[in-house]
This record gives sequence, structure tokens and C-alpha cells, in this order.
Amino acid sequence: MSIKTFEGEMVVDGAKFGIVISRFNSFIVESLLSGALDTIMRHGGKEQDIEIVRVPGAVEIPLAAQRMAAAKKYDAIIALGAVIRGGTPHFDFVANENSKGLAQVSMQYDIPVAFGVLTVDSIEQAIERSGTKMGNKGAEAALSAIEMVNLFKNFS
Ligand code: INI
Repeated sequence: MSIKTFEGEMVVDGAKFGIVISRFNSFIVESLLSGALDTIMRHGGKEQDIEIVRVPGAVEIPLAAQRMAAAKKYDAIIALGAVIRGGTPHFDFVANENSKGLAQVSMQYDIPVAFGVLTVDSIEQAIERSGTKMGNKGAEAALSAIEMVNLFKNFS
């Protein structure tokens, strides 16, 4: 087989990460942050190469991510938050604004924006996805960011 195939390695080699994290549902979101940081560090990351930006809620995440991307300080941005339908009558609005905005930032600024925002029906589901039986979405997002940064070394 001689087909050239590109994949990003799962190692952090001096990459800089900007993490944007919302305070809403903080008891869940802080676990996503722990998962993301643990993952970056265990793959070779250094504390001085990570910056954290805190915003009020998921609605504010995309604008902060946009400013971070515009600053050109990071190789990837990791967005962390939790939108829980049970406690959110305007769930769809908050979740849509968040995901649409982050996708726009990624395309407009040509930077990986890892989506570590939980959009779930209940607090139970949020707990399951923030470090218990269904894994940790913050850790998953960090893995995706690491892989994409390395993948794009082939296309710079
Ligand atoms: N923000 C969240 O991050 N998660 C939520 O579940 C949520 N709920 O439930 O409304 C939420 N709302 C706040 C929103 O993100 C903004 O901070 C607020 O509307 C001010 O702009």
C-alpha cells in the first residue's frame, strides 16, 4: 500500500493551548477542566504553555474564543462548558449559539477549536460525561486538540 495518509501524533511537543471555560454549572465544568489539563500534561504539555480564560456561560464562550484566536498565541483552543436541558428552558438557543459560534471561529481563524461543551438532558448525564462512567468530555477535547495540532504540521 503506497497511499500517503496523514494523522496527528498524540504527543505535545511545545504546543500552546488556550482553554476557554464557562462558570455556569461550575461543579461539572471544573471536572472537564481537570480532565483536559491532566490529558495535556500526561501527553507532554507544560503549564507555561497553557492559558485559561474564564467566562460567565456557554453563550460567552465563542466571543472569548474568537479573541483568543485573533491573538495568535495558541496552536489550538479548547472550549469547555456544560449546557443542561433540565435546567435550561432556552437550552436550544444556548447550545446552538455555542456550537455555531465555535465552528465559525475555527474556520475563520484557521485554528483547531476542540468542542468540550457538554449538551445534555440532565445533571445525571452531565456527571456521567465529566469524569465518571461515560468518560470526560474535557479530556476528549484535549486529545482532539493535541491530534489536530500535530496533524496540521503536515500542512503548514
Ligand atoms: N450557560 C451555560 O453555560 N449552561 C447553561 O445550562 C445555561 N443555562 O442553563 O441557561 C447557561 N446560561 C447562561 C448563558 O450562557 C449566558 O451566560 C447568559 O445568558 C448571559 O449572556
